[in-house]
Amino acid sequence: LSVKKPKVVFVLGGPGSGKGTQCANIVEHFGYTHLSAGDLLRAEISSGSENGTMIQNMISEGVIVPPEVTIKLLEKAIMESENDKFLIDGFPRNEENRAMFESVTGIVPEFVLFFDCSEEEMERRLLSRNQGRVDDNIDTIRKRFKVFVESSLFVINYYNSKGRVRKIDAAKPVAEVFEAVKAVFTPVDD
Ligand code: UP5
Ligand code: MG
Repeated sequence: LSVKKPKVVFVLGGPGSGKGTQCANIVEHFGYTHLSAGDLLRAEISSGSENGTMIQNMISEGVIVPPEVTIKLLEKAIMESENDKFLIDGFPRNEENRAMFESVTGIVPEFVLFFDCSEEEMERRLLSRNQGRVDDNIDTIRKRFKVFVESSLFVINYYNSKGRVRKIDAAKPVAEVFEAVKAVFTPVDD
């Protein structure tokens, strides 16, 4: 990654806040490549990698996988892509993730898109998603909320103190959320 200097936007927000949904819209309109850390980890489980069982157990408990595992997957995806601009969705999830990604890759995000949504609404969405995710059950959802509040919000506050957070009201319908997202991307994406 030392030669390739990609442009990165971190897309953060609680479980079910709509990160994946809005990233798909951003890809279509603004030509980014979408890298969901959760999707990369789930692909690692399906591929039968040696870390698969560990990742599976951690996702089922809603806890954060060791950063070297996630960072390796993100680096590989960036290197293998022809694109030079990426949405990194659902990462970094804690201060250790953030610091290690920055030191290993040398990449600092252009900005952080933060999808702000109430737990009530996120819980409703996750319970009706029905895509067979092992972590979409009420027990794990509660654990995911707890990890988000106790660890992931720190990262958002960190970037906010640097003036890099673009906060979006994510409780609205998908199309309205995307209108707000567009307004964030349009000026920086000349
Ligand atoms: N939906 C979306 N937007 C809506 C809207 N505006 N109005 C009404 N409905 C809306 O959306 C969720 C559901 O809501 C969908 O059915 C959608 O149609 C609907 P989605 O876009 O999927 O939300 P998203 O924020 O992407 O939710 P997701 O469940 O993916 O978020 P998480 O952050 O919980 O999941 P992630 O895949 O990132 O991580 C899963 C686990 O992997 C973590 O808990 C952790 O164990 C592990 N992980 C790590 O350890 N490290 C990492 O770096 C990343 C993940
Ligand atoms: Mg997602």
